[in-house]
Amino acid sequence: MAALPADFEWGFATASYQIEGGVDENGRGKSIWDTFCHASPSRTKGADGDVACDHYHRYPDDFDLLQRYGAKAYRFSLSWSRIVPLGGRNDAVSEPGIAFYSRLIDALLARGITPWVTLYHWDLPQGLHDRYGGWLDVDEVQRDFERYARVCYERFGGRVKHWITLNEPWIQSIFGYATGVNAPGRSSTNDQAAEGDSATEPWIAGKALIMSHARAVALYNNEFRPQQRGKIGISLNGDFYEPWDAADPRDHEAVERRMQFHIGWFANPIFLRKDYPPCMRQQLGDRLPRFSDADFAILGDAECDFYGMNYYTSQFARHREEPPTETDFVGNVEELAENKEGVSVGPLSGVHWLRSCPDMFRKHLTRIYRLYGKPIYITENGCPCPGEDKMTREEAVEDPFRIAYFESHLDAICKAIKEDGSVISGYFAWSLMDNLEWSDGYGVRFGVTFTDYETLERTPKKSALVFKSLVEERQVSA
Ligand code: PSG
Repeated sequence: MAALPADFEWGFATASYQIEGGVDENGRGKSIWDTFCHASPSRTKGADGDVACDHYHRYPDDFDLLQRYGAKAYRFSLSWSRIVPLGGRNDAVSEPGIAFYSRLIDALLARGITPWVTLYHWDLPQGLHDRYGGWLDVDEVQRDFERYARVCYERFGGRVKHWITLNEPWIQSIFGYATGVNAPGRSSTNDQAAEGDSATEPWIAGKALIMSHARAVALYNNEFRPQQRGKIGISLNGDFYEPWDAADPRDHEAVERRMQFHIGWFANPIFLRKDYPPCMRQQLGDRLPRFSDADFAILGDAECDFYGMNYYTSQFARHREEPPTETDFVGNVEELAENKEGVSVGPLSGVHWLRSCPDMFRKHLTRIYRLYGKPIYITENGCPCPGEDKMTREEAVEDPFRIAYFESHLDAICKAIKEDGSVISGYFAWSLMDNLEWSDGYGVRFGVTFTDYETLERTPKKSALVFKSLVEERQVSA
């Protein structure tokens, strides 16, 4: 079904710490991910981002690949601590850091590729964590993020017309401050984590992220949009859920609760300028911070242009009888990949949490479009192939599972557009190349390009070479 608009934006995505390496180049400050990897290597399977894919030095070759794949756009993130090494609003801006990203942007534009820039993909300057606890100081960090955003708009906004403030604030808050599996690794429920209070900290970090986003968007709208005329949004992650027992109304409520705890947490204040979803307030009470009138005034100035959706998988949700504990962050719901008839949500990929569920993706797109009313850009979607972690390069480049995943998910987008009337304007496959998969290390390969971590040589997988035709086959003629 041809339904993608003629001007459908598409390409591939990455994030700074996952690919750049060059951690000590040109005065870059440390980020919480440098500290996390080096302080407890067992928590990242011994991996760190010191070299990663060495994109810091190899970006021209990587952009040649992008051009060869026919990409119209490329989504990448800036490392805050390359631009402001200590992070704060009174700290110095690093000119070599600015110059690096400036060259990178020019290299994309020279190849006819549109840059989509994420300001924050989890690599908070360590300086801010040390100074006041980073995302745990709502008032301080939002002001520091606003100044960092200002520097980026001033220095890059003449050339960059597509901004994403934050990547997946849910993962930053929950993995960083509840389960502690991501930097800064704070948790009271994880034995390997040094400290933290999982009952309160994720909710505080969440508010800090919401207000940082809002300040950055309000700043863009009030001071930069009139001249720069770009677009700005945020990338939210979240699985889609179906009721475990379709006949049980409590499972339908569990579905809604689960998605509100994941997406509504951020989307209610950001897209609806409302308080957190009522089910969160009910369960969390005063552990969930309040928005003041001054906060709502900033949120009111922070209208976005689009909803950035990071989508990978779907699940079943079942109501759980036992009351939620203080450290429950999923809304008193049991999550399952199979329902009681043994029906699974879809075939398993190369990582335990990701199954291919394109029909549920379509429902997800349409639910999000109806709830929040903004054009959707899929800012991440992709998978590792089953067994890919153990494959040779020659085996990995065949990637039939990945090609089928992309095809079926593009078809789901077409149905959501044509049959449901949803507005979906672009798609970024995760990821341009195999890279540091955070706490999973380098074993889990999401790339359309194979990375040999011994030689750092890149080899296109088949999915990279056919992706352009997958999109074009589904495009309506101009
Ligand atoms: C999303 C969901 C899970 C783990 C990680 C992500 N999960 O359900 O366990 S993060 C997201 C991220 C990017 C990652 C990519 C693949 O923005 O940096 O590499 O997905 O996990």
